[in-house]
Parts: sequence; C-alpha cells; structure tokens
Amino acid sequence: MSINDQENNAKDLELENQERRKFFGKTALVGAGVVAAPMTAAMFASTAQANAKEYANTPTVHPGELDEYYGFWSGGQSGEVRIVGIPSMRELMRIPVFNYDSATGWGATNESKAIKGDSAHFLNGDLHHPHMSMTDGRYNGKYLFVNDKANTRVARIRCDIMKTDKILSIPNVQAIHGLRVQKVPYTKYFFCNSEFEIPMNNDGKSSLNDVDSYRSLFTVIDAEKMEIAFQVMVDGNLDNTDADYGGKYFASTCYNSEHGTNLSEMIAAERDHVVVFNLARCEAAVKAGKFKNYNGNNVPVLDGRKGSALTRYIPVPKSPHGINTAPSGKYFVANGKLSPTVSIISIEKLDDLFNDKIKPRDTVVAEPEVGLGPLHTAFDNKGNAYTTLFLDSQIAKWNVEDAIKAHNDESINYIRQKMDVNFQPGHNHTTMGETRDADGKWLVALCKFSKDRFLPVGPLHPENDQLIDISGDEMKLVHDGPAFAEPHDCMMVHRSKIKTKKIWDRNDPFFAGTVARAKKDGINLMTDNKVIRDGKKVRVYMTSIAPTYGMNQFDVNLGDEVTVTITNLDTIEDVTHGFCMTNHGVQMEISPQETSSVTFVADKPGVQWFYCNWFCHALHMEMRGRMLVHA
Ligand code: CUK
Ligand code: CUA
Repeated sequence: MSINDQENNAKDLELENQERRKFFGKTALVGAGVVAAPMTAAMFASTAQANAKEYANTPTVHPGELDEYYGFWSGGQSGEVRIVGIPSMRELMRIPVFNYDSATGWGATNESKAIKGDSAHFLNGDLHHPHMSMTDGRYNGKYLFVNDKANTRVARIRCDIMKTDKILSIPNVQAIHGLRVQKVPYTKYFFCNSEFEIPMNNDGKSSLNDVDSYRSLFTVIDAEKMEIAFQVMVDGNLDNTDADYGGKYFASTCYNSEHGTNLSEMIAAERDHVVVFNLARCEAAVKAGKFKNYNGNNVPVLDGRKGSALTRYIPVPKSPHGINTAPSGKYFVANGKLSPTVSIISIEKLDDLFNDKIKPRDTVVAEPEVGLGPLHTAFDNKGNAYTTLFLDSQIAKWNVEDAIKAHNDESINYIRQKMDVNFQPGHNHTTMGETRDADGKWLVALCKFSKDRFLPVGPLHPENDQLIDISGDEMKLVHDGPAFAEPHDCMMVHRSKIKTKKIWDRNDPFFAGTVARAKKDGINLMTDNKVIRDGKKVRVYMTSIAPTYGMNQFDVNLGDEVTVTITNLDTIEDVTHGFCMTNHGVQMEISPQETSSVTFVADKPGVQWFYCNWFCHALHMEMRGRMLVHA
C-alpha cells in the first residue's frame, strides 16, 4: 500500500466516522461540552458539575427481577396498546383494542365483538393516546382510555385484567385525536378532540364545499358509563388536550384556525390558539338545555365558538401541537411545532379570563424559545420541563420558573441541557409525570425515525423508543428500544398502583353475555359438554382442562352456523388454552376460569380437526378433537 493509499484510506475512515457520528447524533459528545445548540458559560459549568455526579438509576433489570414501572405504549396504526416494563423496556403484553389479534382472537370472539359493538367490522385503528384514570391528580390504576383516529372511536381498558372492555364510536365528528382524563377530583370524565372539521349535519345534502361551515367538536365522555356527556363546537380544529389540577378547565390546541383544506391554507395564519373549556359552565349549559342535536342523534352539542361563555381562545404562535399540564398545577404548556417556542399559560389566571377581567394573551406568562419543532413536553419533580424538538432531534430540558423570569430578564438562562435523540422525537414522557406524583426518574423519547440504530430490516424501519435517566442534573441516554408501528404517546405508572387478577373471576362481566346465553340453553359451563341444535344453528359447549377438551368430537351438517363456547376449568395461573378450528380462520384464547366463544360457518365437508394452540401441557399436541361435517 502506497503512502498515498494509506492517507486516502485514513481519510475515508475519517469521513465514514464523521458520517456515522452524524447518524448517531452527538449524544456521546455532550459530556465533552460539544452540543449542536450554542451553550452559555453557565451551561458549561452545570454540565461539568453533572459529570461529577453519580446516577442513582440503573436500567438493568436482571433475569427474575421485576420492573419498577408499567409503561403503557400506544400502538399507533397497529391499533393496540403495549405494556412495557420500565426501565428494562421489555415488552410485557399487548392489549388488542381497535385491531384484530390472531393470538387472543380479539375481533373474532363473540365477547370481543360485543365490546367492539357497532364498529366490530373495522379491523384497524390508529391509537395515539393512552391515559390512566386518576383520583385527586394521581393514577388510580382502574382504567386506561385511548383514542382511535382512524375510525373516530375511543376505548376503555380495564387495568385489573388488561383487556379492552368498551369501545365507543363518537358521532358528529371525524378523527378522534387528542385524549386525556379529568385529573381532579377524579376521572368523572375523559375528553377527546376531533381533528378534522366537517359540516355539522354531514348528510351530503348541504353544500359540501362550504368550508366555512365545517366544525370540529370537543367531546366529553362519562368515564364510568362510557356515554357521551356532551360535545362543544369550536372555531378551528382541535389537536391535543389536557386537564388542570383544579377540576375546572380543559385546554386544547388548534393548528388549523384558518379552516383550510390544504397545507398552505392551514399554515397561513401567524397565530392559532389554545381553546380553554370551562367545565362547570358547560355542565350548566347542558342542564339548562342550551344545546342542539345534529345528524339525528341525541348527543347534546354546545356552541363554544368565539364569543361563547363556555370557552376562551388564547392566541399562540402558529400551529401548536401538544399541550401538557405541569404537575405543579400552575401551567399549561402549549408546544409550538412551527414556532421554536412553547407558550406557558397560567392556569391561575383563567378565572379572571373567564370573568373578562383580563385579555386572553394576558394568561401567557412566557413564551420561551426551546429549539426547532417543539411537539410535546414532560415534567420532573424539580420544576424542569422536557420538550421534544422534532426538527432538531433533541430533548430540551428547561426550567419552568426560570423561563417565566427570563420573560422580563434576558440574562436568565432557563435551558438546562439539550440532548440529541435518535431521531425526530414525537412525544416524550416522564415516570408519573402527568400526575402530582411526578418523580423525575425516567424519561422516554418516542422517536419517529431509527435510521441506523438497529440491524436493517428492509425499507420499513422500526421506531426508536429511547430511555433516558433524568435523576441526575444531566439527562443520560441508557437504552434504545425498537418498536413496531407506531408509538405516539405512552404513560408510565409505578407498579404499586396496578393490581391485576391472576386468573379470571367467574362472575366477570367480560363474558357475562356468553354466560347468560349458556344459561338460556340450560348449560352449566363448569360441567357440561353438550351440543345444542337450533335449526341451522349449532351451539357447542365444552370445558377444557389440560390436556383435554371436555369433548373430542361433535357432529354438524355442511352449512351450519356453529358457535363453540369453551370454559377453561384450570385454576393454575398461566395455563391458557386455545381453540383453533383448522381451515376456518378461527381461533381464540381461553385463560384459566375464562369462557370464550366463537361463531363460524361449517363450510367444508368431512373431518375437520380442532386443536389447542396455546402450549399448555406436555400433552398439548394431543389436545385436539374432530368436527365431523356431514354433507
Ligand atoms: S400526536 Cu403523534 S407525535 Cu397523535 Cu400525541 Cu404528537
Ligand atoms: Cu391446551 Cu394447549
């Protein structure tokens, strides 16, 4: 090799390293004081101090050890929720919600179809926002509420069994996006935004192009009944939302106050707004009958457009995205997206705003610059905020009170650190950070791009969920976690708040409908193995106990509609059975003490084997039987 070649080689290597560094970001260099954003002398000093500090947190969870937190991850266009252990980032379970799930039979079983209700025919969803019910601003471990942007629905998940127990289609609107819960005094309501504006009576009869008449509604839902309490018509569209800690106000961002129908129209105005909803006034208006109905349903729709007593519109810079309530209860933080700022709205000033003592902009106590593309903000227990910067691919850590002081005193530096993440973060979330119990331990950045962080798996890349230790003065990246499409949001709750059942309770409402049907058929599900013929309908009831079904053959006629109902008599934790009828596209989960049922047409003559497809016993392979189909 000539000297020239060697030099060229060295240059190539150097170039390659630089390229990789660009990809990897500058995380590793932060400690050396090299970051993309300009640093002040004060920041250098605090970084140096931080380097000397030990980190209390360890991300290592050894085999056999349990995680400290449950993370509930949105599955985005997968339509499901995933349970992730924090800090291990191990995926513990998936909860099918709006999707069809081959393993559990969600979307196929009669029990899940009953829960899906009028939208059971939809097999997809776009689930962005999982949020847990609260009591007095603290997680109570009861429910998770989630949205479906794709098919305009919301759903509730029971945290004692980690199954979806109710799905509700929202009328009068399109595309449910932002969703949060009432924090105080308890989650009586959860509420959600419709993102896309449509005509109020969307019957195709009025002018479809009268864009000015399109509206977007804020929907408030009774959390226990899973019924819509009321909707509020607004100006502009709605994006994300959050509640205060006083039980009085909900606030939503709006990014299309222009009522545009294409990109350039939607970003024309220099300012959009945050809409604040006054809960007591809305409830009073419903009581007083000051609402209208639309589209032939009886959901009360209040008029909360500009000038209404029910709402206030706070102008903020162009196209805000996330809105997050600080755990101090003092501020809503609206994230600028197209503006490098976040708008800090004083919740204490909202009473005066609603009593017309001050102007809407008077509630904005600071608008600090945090970086390019702020989307969402999370909080610790030390007064710091963590904002995702989509365009900068960074998390900006900043101090809320310092940012407010800096509003009048430019010498105050409120930025504590900017850390590169990989890459293009959407939401970020801190442990317990949307409650009074914010504990400042872990931050998760949900990155939209993973580029070269993982082994390549084809043109479709995984997302990258990054775990960041925030317990010290400096944020520290500790884990990259690839995730399938596409976590938007998550919430992390201490394990002490969650109590799950280990086996099913026989009286669980989850399968109560099936139990009632069996009773009508004179069946004791715990003992009976019987076939009931009802014309062309055949109902097969059987038990299962490892490694056998209570019945290993039954007879039907070609073309019969067959309903197989199985009760798992096993009482040992983890002994789940399955039922799969080969060549019929049918299968389901039956966990200990559960009853599950599925209905299909026996459309193939001859011998059709069914088998248990959840490995349950040494003789699991032998756990099968025959459906004899007479032609
Ligand atoms: S949204 Cu996706 S990154 Cu649907 Cu909460 Cu902001
Ligand atoms: Cu029962 Cu496998």
